[in-house]
Amino acid sequence: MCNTCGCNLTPGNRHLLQPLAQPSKAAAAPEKILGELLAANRRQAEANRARLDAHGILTINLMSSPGSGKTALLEATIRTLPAGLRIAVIEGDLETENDAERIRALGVTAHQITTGTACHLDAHLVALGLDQLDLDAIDILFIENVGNLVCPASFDLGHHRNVTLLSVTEGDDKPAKYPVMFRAADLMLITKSDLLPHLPEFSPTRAETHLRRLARDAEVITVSAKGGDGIPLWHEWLARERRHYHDLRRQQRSLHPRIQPDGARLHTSATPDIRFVPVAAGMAPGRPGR
Ligand SMILES: Nc1nc2c(ncn2[C@@H]2O[C@H](COP(=O)(O)OP(=O)(O)O)[C@@H](O)[C@H]2O)c(=O)[nH]1
Ligand SMILES: [Mg+2]
Repeated sequence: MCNTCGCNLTPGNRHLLQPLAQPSKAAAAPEKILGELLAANRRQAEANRARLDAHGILTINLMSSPGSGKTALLEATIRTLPAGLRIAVIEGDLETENDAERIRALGVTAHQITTGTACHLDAHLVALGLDQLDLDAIDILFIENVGNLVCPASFDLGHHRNVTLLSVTEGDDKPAKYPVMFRAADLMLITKSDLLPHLPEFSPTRAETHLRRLARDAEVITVSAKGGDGIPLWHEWLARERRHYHDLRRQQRSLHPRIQPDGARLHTSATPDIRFVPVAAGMAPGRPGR
């Protein structure tokens, strides 16, 4: 998929293609070039993490499909921020400054990255974002990734934890359908819980069961950015992760998020692993055969 859509190329890593465009390398297979871009991303991510660690900034990558409530969660987080906790936000979207403006309206520093056509952030883009922030004045940095349930999970940004949002309007089977994303989750937030009374077909238990098959030890919290339910539990999770992070920092160690190699394979494979499920007569599509 992504080796044809070109989403590996972002304004942040385009310069890396120049050495590859030399005559000897120009004929390199696309998957080799994309593999080198991913390796360069990993190196930049480690540099970002070292920079964040030098300032003791716990960095959280928020991932989900578009519209599942990432920015609304950040707004609710800011409105209920414990006294003295300093946060900043890097926003990722294809176009517009809208989300950064929503965050700034609440008095928090936000830097907007627009990726143009790319469906995920990468470590080079985030490095440019870090240049714009006062790293001495941040305790937690949130990175709101581009809305997409596949690609963002494959790119280490130099962050420490992945939080994956699943809104109740999306259906409780999304973890099963998009394993690349949900396998990377350190925490799954079931969002928009205020809408649950209108969506009896969504079962938080079923969503968690699907998640458990992929990420056994990921925590699950149900929240509503609108109603405020679950937001205190979210703050408790953040405080716990921050304590854990600082314990590790005292031992000169850091936290690493789960990065999904299957996504990287999708980005580099010339023949993506596409499986067709035969539909037998009288059988519902997608149901396993007997
Ligand atoms: N009812 C309800 N709507 C929400 C909630 N969180 C977000 N929304 C709405 O969902 C839409 C998308 O939210 P947004 O935060 O922009 O999603 P993002 O694209 O993931 O950042 C907006 O219309 C929000 O008002 C929630 O907790 N409850
Ligand atoms: Mg948003």
